[in-house]
Amino acid sequence: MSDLPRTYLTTPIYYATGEPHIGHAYTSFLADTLARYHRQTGASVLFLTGTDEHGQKIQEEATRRGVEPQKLCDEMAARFRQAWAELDIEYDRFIRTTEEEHRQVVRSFLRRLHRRDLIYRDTYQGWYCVHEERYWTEKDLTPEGNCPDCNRPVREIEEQNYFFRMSRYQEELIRHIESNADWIVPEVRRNEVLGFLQNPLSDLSISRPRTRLRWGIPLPFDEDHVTYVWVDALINYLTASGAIRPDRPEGDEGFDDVSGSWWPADLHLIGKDILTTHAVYWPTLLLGAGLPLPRRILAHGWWTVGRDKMSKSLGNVVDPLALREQFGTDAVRWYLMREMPTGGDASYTPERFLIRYDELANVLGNLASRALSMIGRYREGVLPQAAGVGLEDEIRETLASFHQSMESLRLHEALGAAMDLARVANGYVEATEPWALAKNPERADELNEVLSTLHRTLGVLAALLFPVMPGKMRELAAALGLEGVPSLEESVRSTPLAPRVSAGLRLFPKADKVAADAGGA
Ligand code: ME8
Repeated sequence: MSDLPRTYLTTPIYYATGEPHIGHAYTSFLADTLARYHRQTGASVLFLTGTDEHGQKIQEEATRRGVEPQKLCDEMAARFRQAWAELDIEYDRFIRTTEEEHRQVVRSFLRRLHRRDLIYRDTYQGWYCVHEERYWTEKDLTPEGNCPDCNRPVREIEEQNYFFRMSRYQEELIRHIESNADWIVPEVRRNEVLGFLQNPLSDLSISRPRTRLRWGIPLPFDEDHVTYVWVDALINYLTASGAIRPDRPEGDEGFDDVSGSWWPADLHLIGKDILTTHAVYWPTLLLGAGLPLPRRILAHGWWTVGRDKMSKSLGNVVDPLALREQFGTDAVRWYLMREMPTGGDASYTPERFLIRYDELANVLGNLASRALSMIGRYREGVLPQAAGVGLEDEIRETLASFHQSMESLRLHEALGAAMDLARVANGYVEATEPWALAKNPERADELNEVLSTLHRTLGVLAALLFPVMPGKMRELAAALGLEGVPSLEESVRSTPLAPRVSAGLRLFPKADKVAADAGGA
């Protein structure tokens, strides 16, 4: 692999049982925004997403609908792809766990653990929640005897399973977390995992007898059992990295040298519901296989409605596509990225959506339309030559804090910093009063400098906000007369010679106008 900077980002692979909703969209927007940001800085990026297609949950949903599991998965994978296309989520690879390549990687991985004597057979006795696809012990259950995560009834199970010696890696995992302060972001989630690891770690059941569950990947060393869906699902990150080559002879499948592949992942983006699987099961499985650990895990919070988690089963899911019809995809992306502090929860309310939308209309949209119409009115649409350095310090400071916030995964802050620059630029218009300068021919140079500064600032804003609002920032760059959205570096460095701008750009119509149009439609 080349020496160019590179970034491998992943989202969870979503269960192919339900429709994509705003929660899934949120994680995917985060990944897409980061992927676009890294591409913009010149890195080569692998942005992976996909669908989780095995396990009891899928089998039961398929039975309920009276279709074959594969047909259900084909349909749902297509639905997720379509949603991501409509929401401008530009992934590089969409993985499905029913793909042959993945099935073979899972089998290679388990063969490796088996060869290393890390798998044994025993009786499992405990409780299982199909919705979460999780085992629980008696003491984990709620006082009513339900799943502690989703409060649904659990099933008692006693059967022969294969187990992975997860307990063996407890100390090594604790040491890893303790010596890598930002391996799990945010800190509250890191502490949660360290707290969980204060209790003895049990071994992990990694299989189901086929007599009970048909829909899964057979174990390579016992075809009467299928792989536990979480083990199967986590390995997707490795499959897509290209590190493991199951077609090679045993011992040469790539476990001992991942240097030619994308592994290890730079960032696993997940919701806090699946922290234990990603920060305990996954790293211990990797340690068992002798593979490097992912570099970072970001566990974000919930989108809630009032106090309740937004979820399909609660029936309170807001359809992002519906908001999109009225306000456009980019406004939805902006709201979700700007509103939720990375790691915390955020409550969806129409009022908060409108507050964030007004920011787009009244601050950014207003700045763009004023600047472009003044260049139109006072300079016949051609940007005059001038240094355009009126907001030099502000631009430099914004860029520094933008980069810092993006690198520390505080996207809401990065976007806030960009919007603050637009606010400052609006203040600059008020302070310099270009309409007064325009009345006085002797002050033509001053006016040129103001118009050029505004043009330049808008170029920087287009670059900064492109990762979150790609469609609108393309429109803005075109209206500025630029050839495409500039990279961050280009936007700061230079203004093209005398670009012809288009006045009359309405990036974000006022919310009352949007509502009136929707009402009249
Ligand atoms: O757990 N707020 O899939 P899943 C924010 N297949 N994010 C939310 C959310 C909400 N209200 N609801 C869902 C699975 N999410 C497994 C993953 S990975 C190897 C296997 C997002 O379809 C969030 O990212 O239940 C959460 O972790 C994920 O959807 C769960 O998706």
